[in-house]
Amino acid sequence: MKIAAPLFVAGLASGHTIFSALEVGGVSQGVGQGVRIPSYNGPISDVTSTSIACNGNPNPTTPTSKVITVQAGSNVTALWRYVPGSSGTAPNDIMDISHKGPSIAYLKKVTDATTDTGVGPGWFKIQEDGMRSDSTWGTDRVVNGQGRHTITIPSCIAPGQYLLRAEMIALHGASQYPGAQFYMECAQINVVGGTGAKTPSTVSFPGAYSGSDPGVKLSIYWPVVTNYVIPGPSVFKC
Ligand SMILES: *[C@@H]1O[C@H](CO)[C@@H](O)[C@H](O)[C@H]1NC(C)=O
Ligand SMILES: [Cu+2]
Repeated sequence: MKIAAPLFVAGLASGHTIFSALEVGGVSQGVGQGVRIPSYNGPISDVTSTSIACNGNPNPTTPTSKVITVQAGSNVTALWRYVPGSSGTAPNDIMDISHKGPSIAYLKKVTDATTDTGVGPGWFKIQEDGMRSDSTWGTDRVVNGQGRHTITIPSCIAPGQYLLRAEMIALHGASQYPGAQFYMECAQINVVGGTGAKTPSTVSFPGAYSGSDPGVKLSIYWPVVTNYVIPGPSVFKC
């Protein structure tokens, strides 16, 4: 669904969400500061689109000159908001609770995080949170947790600039493809202190997901999902 409506027309778009700011060491680095925010909070639904990497089409992202310094081995928190800059205290400030699915994060090593589009190879998964045995989803934990999506930056990767792609997938309409809603933005980070002891194997965006993946095309209502398969590669571990 694509509605060219302003963000404040709440009834139309209140389901959606944007990774709006990155928190490092407990401090938000600022809305749109080092995170490329699109002009609209709607999802990407075509997994073959170049926008599946770092968003951008049809809703252009605003460039940011900031590159956020992050210590390898530390945690950062992607802050998700329905409207960038809102307080995020109420679940509806984050994303409609009808939106169920995984939270996921990827990194891609780049030469210049401010200019790299993110499209193409080089991505490796560093976090995923799908459905637990109590039938709660990664998105539930973000929505009920003030929009906080915690991501551990691996200690063993090489230092240097990376794009950090934080993602939430909403599966309420995923019984056909296209139908799953992919929400993602990219942060620009400079990883310091990484040992470089391991080199992750990587995938491409687009490419990592297929419209027929069991975690992309499925009914989450019936039959009851008991073993949700998160799309993309396995999580890179040091
Ligand atoms: C980082 O986050 C993980 C997962 O939430 C948690 O288990 C771990 O204790 C955190 N580490 C630090 C250093 O805060
Ligand atoms: Cu939505």
